[in-house]
Amino acid sequence: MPAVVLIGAQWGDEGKGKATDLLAGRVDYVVKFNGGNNAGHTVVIGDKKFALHLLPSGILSPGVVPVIANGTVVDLEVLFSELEALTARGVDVSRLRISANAHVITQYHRTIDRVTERFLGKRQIGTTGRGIGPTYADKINRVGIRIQDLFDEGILRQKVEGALDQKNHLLLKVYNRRAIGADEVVQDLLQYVERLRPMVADTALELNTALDEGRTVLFEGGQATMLDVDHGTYPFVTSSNATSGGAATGSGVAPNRMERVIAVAKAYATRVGAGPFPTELFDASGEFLRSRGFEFGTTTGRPRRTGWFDAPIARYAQRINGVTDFVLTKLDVLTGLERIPVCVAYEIDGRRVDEVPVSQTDFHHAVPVYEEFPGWDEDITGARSFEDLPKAAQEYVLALEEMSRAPISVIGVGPARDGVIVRR
Ligand code: 2SA
Ligand code: GDP
Ligand code: MG
Repeated sequence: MPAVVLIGAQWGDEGKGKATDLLAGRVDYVVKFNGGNNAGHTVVIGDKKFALHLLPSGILSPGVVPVIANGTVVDLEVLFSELEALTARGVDVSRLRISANAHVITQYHRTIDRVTERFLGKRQIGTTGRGIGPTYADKINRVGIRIQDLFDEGILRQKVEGALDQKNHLLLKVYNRRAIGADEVVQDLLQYVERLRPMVADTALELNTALDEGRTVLFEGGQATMLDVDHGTYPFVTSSNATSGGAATGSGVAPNRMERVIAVAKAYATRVGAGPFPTELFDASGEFLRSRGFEFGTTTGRPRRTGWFDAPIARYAQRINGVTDFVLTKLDVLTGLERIPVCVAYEIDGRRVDEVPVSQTDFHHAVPVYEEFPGWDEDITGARSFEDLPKAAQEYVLALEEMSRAPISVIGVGPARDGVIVRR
């Protein structure tokens, strides 16, 4: 498998970190192509638990080259503190490569993210407050700071001054905040230059050369399909392309080199932050999923919203990403439920709608049409083959597979590294 893309099929936190870790033994490179330290990937190895935010999960596998590609946004303070924390735990981080074209999150991006959210009041997105949106806005607006700018102090100063002209106006006049000085930003960024230098590369060239030489590359998506800036529940989305197309633009590896697209989906659904979520539960079942699935943000600790599996969303993810395989995670969390509802379609203004509607107004009004499946009581965390699962769990998986329109190749039955059933 030369180039493989792995993305989230729902609203994130599907267990992409664990799925990447599972594949990492078979790949040479793991590439982060979108987002920044808004991500939160938890990987459990033996009795050690790692929570990664900015670094690709592949950094935990010896021999894998982790790459932070051009489509990402990088907070340098977070980068070095994550690297130091991993080094202290015995992880070799020396192979990390960072694209010269990745954008840099600065102090003013973090400030603007937080004050904008406060200003929005009831309309807030519920961002992670890490400066992600404002940094991508500057990229598109052509006033961003890139990693390569740090190596030319004159250019860096010019760019920071240019960016701050607009920002300070906004901070002073609209948000009633103090202006930010170019000097403090430049000095702050320059302190990382010498440590950064050996990691910075033309990562697009390196990845294409590696593929030419027959090596394998795994692209690890941050966030997920329904949080994609184009295909998600806009404006309640993150500011990058979290779908498989983002792997190409976000890395400089062409789409025709990607051979498989693996989508990770939970056996139920969760969401953090604001925005529509048709199958959301506000009752004891929702609390059951939250506590049994330990559904709290890896980055911010926020309790996640919980709900039933939404099949139209799985089909939508299959279509938008060109999914060839699904990894279905957290099946074990459903153990003990008498019946398990699955959303098979929506009712919108009295009409049955089988697919995710293009109109956000419709999606906000969508009422799930449920089909119920019998639950099971047996502990499934020790299951290692499909046949080890109780009949009801097998039938649940087969039903989701049919509704999602791609094979469920791997099933997660526990947080541990070996808590999986590999079907093909
Ligand atoms: P942002 O900060 O601009 O990307 O926020 C915009 C929306 O994207 C959502 N978002 C996420 N949703 C799920 N998981 C994410 N990562 C962390 C995790 C989140 C955490 O793994 O748990 O710790 O809270 C993530 N990152 C961004 C966000 O909730 C907004 O709805
Ligand atoms: P990511 O953002 O997609 O990488 O996912 P997160 O790491 O934010 O959240 C997924 C959580 O589920 C993590 O705490 C994982 O350890 C855990 N997890 C992953 N797969 C399974 C599984 O099959 N069963 C259970 N119980 N937990 C899992
Ligand atoms: Mg996460």
